[in-house]
Amino acid sequence: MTERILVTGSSGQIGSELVPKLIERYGADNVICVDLKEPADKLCAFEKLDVTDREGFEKIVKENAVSQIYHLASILSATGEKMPEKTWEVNMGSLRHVLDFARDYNIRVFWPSSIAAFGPTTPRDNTPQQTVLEPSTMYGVTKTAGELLCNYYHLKYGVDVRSLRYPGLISWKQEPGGGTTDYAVDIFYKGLATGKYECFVSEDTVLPMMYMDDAINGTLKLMDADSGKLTVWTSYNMAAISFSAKELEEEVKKHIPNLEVSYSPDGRQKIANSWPRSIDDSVARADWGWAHEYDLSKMVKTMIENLKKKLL
Ligand code: NAD
Ligand code: AKB
Repeated sequence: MTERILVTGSSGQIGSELVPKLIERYGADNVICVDLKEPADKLCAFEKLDVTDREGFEKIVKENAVSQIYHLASILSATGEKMPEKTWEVNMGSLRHVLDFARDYNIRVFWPSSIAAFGPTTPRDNTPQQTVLEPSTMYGVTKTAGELLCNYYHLKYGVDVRSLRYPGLISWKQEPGGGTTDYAVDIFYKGLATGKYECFVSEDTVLPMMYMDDAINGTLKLMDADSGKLTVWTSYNMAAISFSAKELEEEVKKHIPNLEVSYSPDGRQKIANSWPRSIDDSVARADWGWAHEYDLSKMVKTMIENLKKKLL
């Protein structure tokens, strides 16, 4: 059967890197993109859609005989705290639509959760797969509730919905869209453009992070996995590297020696403090062979090389 792939939130940080990989696998004619925002590069069919518009969304799913949905459209943590009601409406409302379509039209779904599903009462080091989930942001609430809803649709209706708790993702093609981990990308843009960076979390802030190529490879590997091997239908812990903002500064300075970094924590510090420092992803590694490639130095070198070409 020819797979027909729908990507929501396709113009965002992850979508802009996932879409070319899906096109490589399935062909441009079999990938359909939807977002509120036009894509930077139009590589396949694109339709403007608000994913809270159930009727418009269902029409696209039916007309295109979609067999897989990568549901990336979302409002992220920092923006979410500025508009919590809208964040619930977009993140939960659209997930509910996607899960209903998956049940009614037999569609396989990928939906990303996040380290934001954890909260201040979660063990912060080597956070286990199964642990306390009491997030303190609306974004986190939608991730925890979303995980439970995915699991429910799997148990009740047999929906094949797969999910990963992504850490902060670092990439150069598209700037991140309003998250707390954005400082780990901003430092490269501002550092190369101005030689200075004012970081919005303190230098000792440690969060789990991952280079985008690892995240995309992991996502596709999970979607390819034999469903009989999967033991988690909420969302899999997924980890690569954890470092402090200061350690990132020092690594970036190996490439931009005159870089000046100052630290001026804002409201996003509180969000960062409520998230784990490192993640135990042994279940993902055992169940479907997850493995990362990029450590801190390889990630920084790759970011600098690509951003120099893009910006300078
Ligand atoms: P992003 O903000 O870069 O992209 C999200 C896209 O969704 C944007 O292009 C936006 O226009 C679109 N969108 C927002 N509201 C919409 C609506 N109502 N209708 C249609 N489109 C809408 O985010 P991203 O980093 O690409 O994240 C994608 C997914 O991955 C999200 O679920 C996010 O929670 C998750 N995630 C991302 C990270 C990360 O570090 N990037 C980490 C953990 C989880
Ligand atoms: C954010 O900071 O909101 C995202 C995430 C970790 O979910 N990057």
